[in-house]
Amino acid sequence: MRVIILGGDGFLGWPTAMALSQRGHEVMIIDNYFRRTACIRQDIPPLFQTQNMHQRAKAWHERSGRQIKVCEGDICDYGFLKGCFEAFAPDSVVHYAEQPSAPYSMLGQKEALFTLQNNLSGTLNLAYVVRETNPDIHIVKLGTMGEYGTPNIDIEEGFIDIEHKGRKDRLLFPRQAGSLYHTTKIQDTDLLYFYVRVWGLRVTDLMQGPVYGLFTDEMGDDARLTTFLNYDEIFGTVLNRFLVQAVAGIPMTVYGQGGQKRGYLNIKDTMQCVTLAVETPAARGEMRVFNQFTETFAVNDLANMVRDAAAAVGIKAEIAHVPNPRVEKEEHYYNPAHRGLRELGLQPNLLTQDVLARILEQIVNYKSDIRHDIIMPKTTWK
Ligand code: USQ
Repeated sequence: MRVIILGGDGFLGWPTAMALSQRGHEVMIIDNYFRRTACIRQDIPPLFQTQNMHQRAKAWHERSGRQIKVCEGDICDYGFLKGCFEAFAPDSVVHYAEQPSAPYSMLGQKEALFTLQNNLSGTLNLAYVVRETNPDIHIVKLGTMGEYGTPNIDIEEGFIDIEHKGRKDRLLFPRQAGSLYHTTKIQDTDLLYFYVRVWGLRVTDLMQGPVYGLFTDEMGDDARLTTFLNYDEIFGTVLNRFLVQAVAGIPMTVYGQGGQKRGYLNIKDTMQCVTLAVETPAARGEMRVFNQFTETFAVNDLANMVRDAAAAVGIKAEIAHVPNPRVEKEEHYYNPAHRGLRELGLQPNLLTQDVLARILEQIVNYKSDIRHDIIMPKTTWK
């Protein structure tokens, strides 16, 4: 297949490009370097440097003999996006090109507006470009489990059958976001579902939980192919943050009581899920929704697991409960379904002491580069 990856320079975008290329797909990556620019502007660098898109594609070619086409630009620029689609003629597009951080979206009005405009304009442009260039193109959209929030009932995969006053219907599962960023993801889902109904687009919405890990099979031990490791409060996700904190000797920052449960997955499983979705497209006029995670944990569970894994490699890690900067439930029911991707063939890489130890070993190499001043949360929801 021919696949365009929007956000192909990102934490997930670049590893996805290699994973699909390795399987013989023709890949083009598009990115406007938002993540790199935001990290410079906010002064929150990743733990180690990564190569830019051109350098990465060159290194990948040297390693694999395969080509990844590179296009630098902003998908909010409709003319640019359309030009890429016309030139490459994809069968499928993976859409990661969004502002992905909940704290970033809560920094202030400017960042909230950017998140709203960037995420919704990009998704709208994508729907239009698919309709105008080839409505058969399968859109694989990265959604988030955070769209559902933490309701006091089981969470279904995308839709729920409801009986109300004697009548039945199948409707989108209720959404209640915990940040402006998560709210834009709800709006994305609504936008795409609208165009599925009206234009008969084919869409897969992947409702992903927080991702941890660094390594994918395609990287091997080639330092030129690594992805970002952010550990700051804005772009760092919780488990990667805890691992860096453990190495730095900083008590792990559990927000509030730490009973917040989420569905987590290894970055390797993101690769599997996206590949499965691309290779088994949704039908025309189908809005297919998968909940993309492999295990649920409370924040306290993660902190305890990191403490134990660190102890096993001779690092004494401590746990702190810091005031929660977010507005979220700290104790709650959480039972989301996640059958669809397993049925397509997902073989989960679960969170083990070995997995944690391997990431810790990598982080130890950069211990002296860890910036202690970017760890504590400063961005509050209120
Ligand atoms: N948390 C801590 N301590 C920390 C950092 C986070 O206790 O130092 C807690 C948060 O309060 C939250 C949980 O850990 O309850 C997860 O936080 P996170 O920062 O790892 O994840 P989140 O902000 O929800 O966002 C991340 C990605 C986002 C994706 C989302 C999936 O940045 O792109 O959509 O995970 S989900 O969480 O299912 O919505």
